[in-house]
Amino acid sequence: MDNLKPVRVNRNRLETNLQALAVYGHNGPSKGITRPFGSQADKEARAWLSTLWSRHLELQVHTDPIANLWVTIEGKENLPAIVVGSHHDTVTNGGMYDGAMGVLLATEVLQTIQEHGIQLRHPLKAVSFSGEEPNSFNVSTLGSKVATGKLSTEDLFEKRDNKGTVLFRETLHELGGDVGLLTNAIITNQEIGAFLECHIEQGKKLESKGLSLGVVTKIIGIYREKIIVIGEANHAGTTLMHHRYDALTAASELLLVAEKAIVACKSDEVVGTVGYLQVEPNSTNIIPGQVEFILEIRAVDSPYKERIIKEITKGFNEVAARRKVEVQREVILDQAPKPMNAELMQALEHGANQIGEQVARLISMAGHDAANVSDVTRSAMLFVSSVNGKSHCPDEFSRIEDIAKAGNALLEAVLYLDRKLD
Ligand code: HGY
Ligand code: MN
Ligand code: MN
Repeated sequence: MDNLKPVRVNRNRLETNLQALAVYGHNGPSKGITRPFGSQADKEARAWLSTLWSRHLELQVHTDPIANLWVTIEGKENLPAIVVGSHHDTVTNGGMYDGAMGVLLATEVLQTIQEHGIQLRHPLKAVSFSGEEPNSFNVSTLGSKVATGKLSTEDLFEKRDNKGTVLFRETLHELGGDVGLLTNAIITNQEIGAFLECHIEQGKKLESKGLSLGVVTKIIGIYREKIIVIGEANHAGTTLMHHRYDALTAASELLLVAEKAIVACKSDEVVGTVGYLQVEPNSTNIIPGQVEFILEIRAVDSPYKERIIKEITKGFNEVAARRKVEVQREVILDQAPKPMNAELMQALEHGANQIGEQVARLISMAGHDAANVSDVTRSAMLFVSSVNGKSHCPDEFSRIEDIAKAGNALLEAVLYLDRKLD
């Protein structure tokens, strides 16, 4: 190694890899990428990544029982591994950076370390987690939940998709996983000493400060409820307005009740969304008989969440009684806000400073695998500025200059942690 010249990632290779991975699930010109867990595009992306890791890095790819993909460069000493990575699935018609960028930055760091002949003390692993985004099985951050013992074989064995037709275990099997062996996917802090996830910010804070990079202090808590409103399907012409039990107009009121309760918190660290809604039978001339939707509430501090739930419970009961519909509620996710590890945050800051970058410290309003991993071992995140703060849409964009800076800051942080951690 040439001591005078710092080791740097290969920006052109990084850009080529980002474009290559973006092909899988691409919906056509000016459109986004749809690559949910278990889809054909997911399978193709996995095959592409496995080839990249096995052919170009000449590392053996390990698919764990929840189909997380791992590669390892062995260390000189018998120490817990340093892990870098993110996820390769996408939302419906999403962008090419969310998740993919973190996996490819991890790849780039491993490859750079390898080609410079750097021998680390710790094993260095790259990971691409399975199903980070919401999917037809209604489980997000799937791979990291299983890896941190939050979901077991028992929880997932009989699980079906939201149409009730596809068995989770069969989809998992097609990806190389095995629902019967999920305990073998569990990670411990003896095996993994640090997890660093690079991700696009998906907001505008860094851009407004004129910074390329940020270090995450805390990952927002996410709460999701599946709500089913049961009314009565009937003829849209012959049923008088006061004889109707319209599940959709009732659901519309519920959405507004929720929005009002969220807005009443008057906090930029509390948001809520209904982004999924299914109307039955969804036909022009039939009064909707049933509506299913998912309400999501995100809050940095849990008391806000409790307050919103109290308010919506009151409001939902009032709407249900007045409109004579049934409202069934099921909590499908209740994830607390997660602070990131101070030592790793400092390492990322050090990494950025080594390449002459100042960083902001900021809260993540998006959920990430690092939140789950933080329950088991030290975790931290490095954010890259998102142009116009756009994400989960085709316009999602981060500049390759900023992405390359993240790669070099991550590389420096890994080298620093390799010296520092035991
Ligand atoms: O939904 C989220 O916050 C993340 O992008 N998965
Ligand atoms: Mn996302
Ligand atoms: Mn993501």
